[in-house]
Amino acid sequence: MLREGQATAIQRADYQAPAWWIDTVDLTFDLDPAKTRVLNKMRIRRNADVPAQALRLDGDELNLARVMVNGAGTSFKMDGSQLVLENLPEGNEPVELEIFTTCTPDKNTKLMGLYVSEGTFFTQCESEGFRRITYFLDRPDVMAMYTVTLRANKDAFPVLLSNGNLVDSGDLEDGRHFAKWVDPHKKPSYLFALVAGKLVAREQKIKSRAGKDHLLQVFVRPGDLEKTEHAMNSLMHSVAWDEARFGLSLDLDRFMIVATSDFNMGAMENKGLNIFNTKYVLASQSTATDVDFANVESVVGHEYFHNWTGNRITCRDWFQLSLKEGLTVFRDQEFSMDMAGTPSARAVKRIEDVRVLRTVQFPEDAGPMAHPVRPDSYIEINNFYTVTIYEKGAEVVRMQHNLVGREGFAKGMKLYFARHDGQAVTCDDFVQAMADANPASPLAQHLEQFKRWYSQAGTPTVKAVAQYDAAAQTYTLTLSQSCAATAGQVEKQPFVIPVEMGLLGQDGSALPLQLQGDSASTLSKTLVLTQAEQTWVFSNVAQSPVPSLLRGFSAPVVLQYDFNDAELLTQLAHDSDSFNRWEAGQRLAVRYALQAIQSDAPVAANVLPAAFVHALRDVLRHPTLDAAYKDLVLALPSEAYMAEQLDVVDPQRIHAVRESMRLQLAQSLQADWAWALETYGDTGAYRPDPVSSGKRALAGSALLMLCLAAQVSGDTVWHGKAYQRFKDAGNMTDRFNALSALVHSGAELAKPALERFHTLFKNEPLVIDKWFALQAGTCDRGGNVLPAVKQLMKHPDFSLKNPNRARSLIFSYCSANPGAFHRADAAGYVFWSERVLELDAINPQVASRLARGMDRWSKLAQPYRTAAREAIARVAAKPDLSNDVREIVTRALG
Ligand code: 0A1
Ligand code: ZN
Repeated sequence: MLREGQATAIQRADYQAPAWWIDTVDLTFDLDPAKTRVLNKMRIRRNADVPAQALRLDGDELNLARVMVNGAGTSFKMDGSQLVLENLPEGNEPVELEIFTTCTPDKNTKLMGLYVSEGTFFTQCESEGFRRITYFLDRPDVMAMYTVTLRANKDAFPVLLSNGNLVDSGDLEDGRHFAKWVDPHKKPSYLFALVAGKLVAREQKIKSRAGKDHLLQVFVRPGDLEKTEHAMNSLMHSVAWDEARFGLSLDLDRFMIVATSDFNMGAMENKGLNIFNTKYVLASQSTATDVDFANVESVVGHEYFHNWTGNRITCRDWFQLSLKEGLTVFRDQEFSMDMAGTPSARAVKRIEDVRVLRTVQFPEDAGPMAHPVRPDSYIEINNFYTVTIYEKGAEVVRMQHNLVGREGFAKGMKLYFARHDGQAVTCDDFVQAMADANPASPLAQHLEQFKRWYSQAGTPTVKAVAQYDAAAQTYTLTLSQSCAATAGQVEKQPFVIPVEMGLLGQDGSALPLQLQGDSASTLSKTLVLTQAEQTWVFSNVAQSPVPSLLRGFSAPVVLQYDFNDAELLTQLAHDSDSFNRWEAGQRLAVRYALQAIQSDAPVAANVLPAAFVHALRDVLRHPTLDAAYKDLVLALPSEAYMAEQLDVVDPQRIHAVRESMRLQLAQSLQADWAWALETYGDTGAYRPDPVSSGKRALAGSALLMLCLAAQVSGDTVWHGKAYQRFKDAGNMTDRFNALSALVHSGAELAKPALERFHTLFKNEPLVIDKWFALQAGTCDRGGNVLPAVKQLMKHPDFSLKNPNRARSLIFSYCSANPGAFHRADAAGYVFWSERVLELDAINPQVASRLARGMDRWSKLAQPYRTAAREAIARVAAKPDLSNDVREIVTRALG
């Protein structure tokens, strides 16, 4: 099929209410991997609010066998992939429509619609996968009641699941059986799901605060059951948390999670039947790291929280995607923080979230795929499941939370549900409820202006200039804002930017803040910047202070202030705001890195001044700071983050400078790293809590630093110790950290360790993913990574068809290892273009994610820039590209 030229952009402004409603859907599936038959009986009626129109149903790769209207045959026509019924009865009476189709799940490599993974049927319908199952009004504002009957061979598919409650089941002829499910809630088609196969479940009965009984189930393949305890605990915590924090209870008798190893994304919130990538369900101490455990908790939370924010109230159209995603990410972030407990652990989570935002979303917002949190147009909606919609969307919700306060936010949520439960609504409806519930708040005061966060793309810059008047004891702070042009948006209007701030004395102590005209003082304050430039004057400031601005990263902006090194060192040693304390260290590291990157001299061995190294030592040796926090402060900014600070990017120069900085820290803090490993290196019986996870993380960093230093000195004692730790480890975190230290430092022992690791875990796909990713992500030594990756593609365990495996090898190399990928001979780019094309024929969604890896090509220095452009052009030249990949490469070439 020639797909070229079919791509037309969908515009938000073109939204029209549907001409028909679908009130009920009764689906009967005869499940067969080679040919599944689907009978779809719908009760539909005209939408009286819009002029009478034909019924146009969406379909995709379906075989149509029969259409009946009110029990009789009918005429119909096809318009592209749509089924059009023009002669439906007039008037507003309900119409019974029956459609009989077949599809081929075992040929479905896109993993959208109904597909087979390891002999089990799964569905993925968001955003437009339901039309690959049957003809339908496949749009989120059409909400229907579903009844689903599944029929299949009982031996091959003993477990038959769909949304809602099981109302009937039993045996049929010829070794077949059936199950009938009724979902008590109406829902859009993207939340439909079915699962059929050989699965087993961990079960848990719970009683809600309201006293209702519920059954929680986590379904996995036999053999994986012992890896589901953490997911089940996370689910129970999620249920309790949503009741306690927002008064939102589980609205179903039964809530199911099912894991599959073939999944395009992380997980999916289908009503009552969440389907998960195994990566976010399965966790045991011997196969999963602390990070994996934390991810399981947050993704289980995320999908569960969608039950209210997404499912009970859904999106009117896909331009409103952030309505559910931004809000639900905000909720899962808060959940993880509340679960972490201590203020320090909360700060660690906040820093991790901001790191993702700044290293992935800020570049997106400055590149060819820049789009507002509520986009205005798209060609392929699957390309808009982005960090802007998710993470920036969550920051926009977080700003609302901060502008109305915690209690005010809870009130806003209550009003949002009171107004819109059961509806498909817009981002505007959400902010309106927040503002209306908090009429005296700065959000309500600046509501229309605040909404620009939804409509304007790009990361604003806030520039701060300050002046201290010793005689008058006043401190004058001027904040100005600007936002660079993005595709299709040249002029930007000022945003509403909450800037939380404090002032430190020269000794680092907190100074009281008293705005001129205020009678009382506080230690921290939120300034609300609404104009292009605004000035605040503080009185009774006894000494020239160090400003601590944008505390807790109170807005998703770039903050510019001309700090001197001494001021940043003061913050690094003393700031009571943990975020800014960490940020001061990052600012210093970036400052020194950029100086070295931009100089013409060969990369020096001492990029970092002694004072900074000493300050880092003080943090590392600090008597009371948590290990997890220390680990974040001691971690250098990533190459990607450094690249974002530059107009012209030489990836090899950045890599060389960062490696030099890392080696400097390894060597000059050698004794301290040894102390850290000694102090934090044994956490006893395994528990994935934040405190012991933090210790393992810091010990892992220490071991890596010791191995790096050892590689240079030629003394391989630490390599031996790392190998020993690798062999003896009682959990995957320590084991994998030790293996990584060997691999990243280029130790001779890396090879036998990798072999041993593979042998130990050859039957654990998620661990084998780590094994591939580690080798593809390791430090390049003389261009050896690309040949290794090509060799690994031939490994019997490798498959491009499995998204997790493709990501572990191909993405780890192309998108996460800049020092190895950006080669002067362009071989990395050639490899990238070949894999994008190869993947596109299998799974366009995964291919287009890989295609995004070249978004920032136009910033590259020569010869990379020309070579990268050529590689993208080679992909774009392919005539039958998917819409997914075509949209990405077209935008990239601009
Ligand atoms: N709504 C899911 C994300 C998701 C989106 C698309 C998918 O298939 C193409 C799958 C999952 C979430 O936010 O978790
Ligand atoms: Zn989501």
